[in-house]
Amino acid sequence: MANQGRTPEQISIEEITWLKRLRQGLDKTRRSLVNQLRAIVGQGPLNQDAVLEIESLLLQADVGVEATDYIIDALQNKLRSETLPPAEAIAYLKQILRDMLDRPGGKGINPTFAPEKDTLNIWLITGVNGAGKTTTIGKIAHIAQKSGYRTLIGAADTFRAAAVQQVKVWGDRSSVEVIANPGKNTDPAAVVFDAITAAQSRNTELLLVDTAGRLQNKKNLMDELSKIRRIIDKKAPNAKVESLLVLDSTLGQNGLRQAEVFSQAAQLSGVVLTKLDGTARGGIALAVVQQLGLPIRFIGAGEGIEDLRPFSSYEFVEALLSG
Ligand SMILES: Nc1nc2c(ncn2[C@@H]2O[C@H](COP(=O)(O)OP(=O)(O)OP(=O)(O)O)[C@@H](O)[C@H]2O)c(=O)[nH]1
Ligand SMILES: [Mg+2]
Repeated sequence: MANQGRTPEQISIEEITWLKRLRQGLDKTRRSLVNQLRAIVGQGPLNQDAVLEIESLLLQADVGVEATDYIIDALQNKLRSETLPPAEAIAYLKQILRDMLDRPGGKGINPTFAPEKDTLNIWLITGVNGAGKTTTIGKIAHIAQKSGYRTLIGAADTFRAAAVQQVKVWGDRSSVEVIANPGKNTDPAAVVFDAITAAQSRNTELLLVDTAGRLQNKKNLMDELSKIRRIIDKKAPNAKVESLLVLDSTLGQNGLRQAEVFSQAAQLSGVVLTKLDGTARGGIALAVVQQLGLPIRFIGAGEGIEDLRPFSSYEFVEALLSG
């Protein structure tokens, strides 16, 4: 959804900058994976030692047990019947990873994740505190605005005093209006109600809803998210709703455990992986799709407004495995 209003030259410079940044971001993961993998898979049929080595490399990159088993099985099947030169073996491995990333839970996904034009799309952004929700909203708002979508932000994190101010700063940066309620102890569901009312009267195409990452306790947080979700479904029954979990990739497997709880409360439809810049845990993307059965929709690799992109399995796997 990012191509309107820019010249081809601007677009290609941005693409190159992004790919460079993504590669740099995954540098640590790649360095620990690629050379060793290259050496192992290039030796022909995988013996038990090689399998154990690959297993440990993948687990170190936080690929997770399930996804690792799947990858090892696929590699073994292939390499049992033929000996591949290293480059071809790596190419085959890339293919396995791309297929996994493109078919989370075997469901198949929409590869160009874009809001539908001339329709109200509501994206509910959830996740634990500090995961990068508000930053992600600012970045998505920027992409959406550049792409010509009529966009609004609903500031439904009313728990922290500074949260509304923070999301307003992002709204200013991306020239997107923020619907907020300045009163103290405002009910976040009421803010969502107001934001949907505003969106409906202005023919908004994308409403981004910021939520709290921490409340008095986990049950309160989940109750609040469930309530927000109910308000959305009731007040905007025809809207296209996406419920995105923002996951901090530096937390690795620990982050995944949070996901199940959110999944129940917010009926998740996808994941945004943040902080892929400078983590050795880039393999978490594979664990997300394999363990949660959810597609990755966006990835963030930096704190700046341009540092977020719709997820592309091709870009990701190239950045992860090209030497
Ligand atoms: N390096 C890096 N930092 C990021 C990225 N995304 C977010 N951050 C940083 O992570 C910190 C937390 O981001 P927020 O957007 O405030 O997180 P949040 O989920 O809204 O947090 P709460 O509102 O407290 O629940 C900020 O310092 C961001 O700049 C990313 O992709 N890379
Ligand atoms: Mg926030």
